[in-house]
Amino acid sequence: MKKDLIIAVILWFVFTAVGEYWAFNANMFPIAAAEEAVFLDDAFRLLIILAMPVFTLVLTFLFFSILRYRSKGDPDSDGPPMRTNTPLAAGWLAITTGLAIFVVINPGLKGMAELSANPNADLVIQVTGEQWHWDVSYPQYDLTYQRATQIALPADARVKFELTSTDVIHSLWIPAFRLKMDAVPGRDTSFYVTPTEIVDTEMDSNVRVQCAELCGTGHARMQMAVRIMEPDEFEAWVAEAKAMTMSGDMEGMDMGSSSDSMDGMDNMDSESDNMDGMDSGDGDMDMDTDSGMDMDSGDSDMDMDSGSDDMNMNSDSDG
Ligand SMILES: [Cu+2]
Repeated sequence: MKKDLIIAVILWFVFTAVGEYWAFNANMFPIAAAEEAVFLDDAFRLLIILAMPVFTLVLTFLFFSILRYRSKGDPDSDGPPMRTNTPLAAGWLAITTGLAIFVVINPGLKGMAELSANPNADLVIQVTGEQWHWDVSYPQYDLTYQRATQIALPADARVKFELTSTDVIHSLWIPAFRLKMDAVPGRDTSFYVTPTEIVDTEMDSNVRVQCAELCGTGHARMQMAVRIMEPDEFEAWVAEAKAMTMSGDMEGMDMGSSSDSMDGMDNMDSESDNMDGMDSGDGDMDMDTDSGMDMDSGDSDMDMDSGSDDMNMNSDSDG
C-alpha cells in the first residue's frame, strides 16, 4: 500500500510536469489583436497553470486505482471498507477552496477592475443592436451607419464601445479582442479596448463582430467585419467617410466594401450586398424597419418585411 502511494505520487509529479510544460508553452489562443486580449490570455493561462496539479492529481489516482486494484475475475465479496482520512479530506478542501478564492480575486476581480480602470477614451463608438443587425455611430465624427457591415478602428487608441439594444438582448463579441458585452434594451453598457494589430476580417475571421446572445432566427448573421488601421489611415478613412456622407454618394461608402471582407462567411454576402444602399445615417436613404413597415402596410405579405433580414428578401423591399 505504501509502495502504491509512492508510485502514485511519482506519477502525479510526472504528469504535472508534462502538463505544466504544455500550459506554459502551448500556443493555445487565436489571434490577439488588442492589449486586453493579451491580458486575458495571460489570465486564462494562469488558471490552467494553477488547475493543472489538481487535474493531474485526480486523474492519476483515478486511473492508478482502476488499473492497480482491478478485480481479476468475478469478485465474490466486497472490497475492504474505505474510511475517511479526515486530515487528508480537510487538507484537500482547504487547498482547493483557497485556490478558488485566489483566482476569483486575482485575476478575476482585480483584472476586471484593471480593464475598466481608465475612463478616458480616444474614440467612442456607439453600437445599437436590433434584430438582426447593428447600427454603428462615431459621435466624435458625426458619422452614423445603420445596418453597418463594418467597424473601422485605429490601432493603439483606447476605444470605448457604448452599447444598447432596441428590442432584445444582443451581445457584441470580438473574438480577437477576447471581449464581449451584452447590449441590453433600456440600458447602456460599455467596454474599453486598445487594438494593437493591423488586421481585418479578411485576414483572420476572429477579427469580427459576432452577436453572442441568441436573439432570434437571424442571430448567426449578426456579424460585422472589423478593420484595424494605422492611426493616419483611420483619419483618412474618417475624412473619406465624411466626404461621402456630404456628397450623398452612398455607393462609394467604404462600409460597403466590407462585403468583400466578409467573403468567408456564409450568407453574409447576400445580406451585405443588400446593405450597400443603406449604410449611411442619412435619413433620405433609410430603408429601416419603420419605412419598410410603411411600404409594407399596403402589401399583401407582412412577413416579407419583418423577416427581411433573416430571409434574404431584402431585394424585394429595396426595390
Ligand atoms: Cu444575436
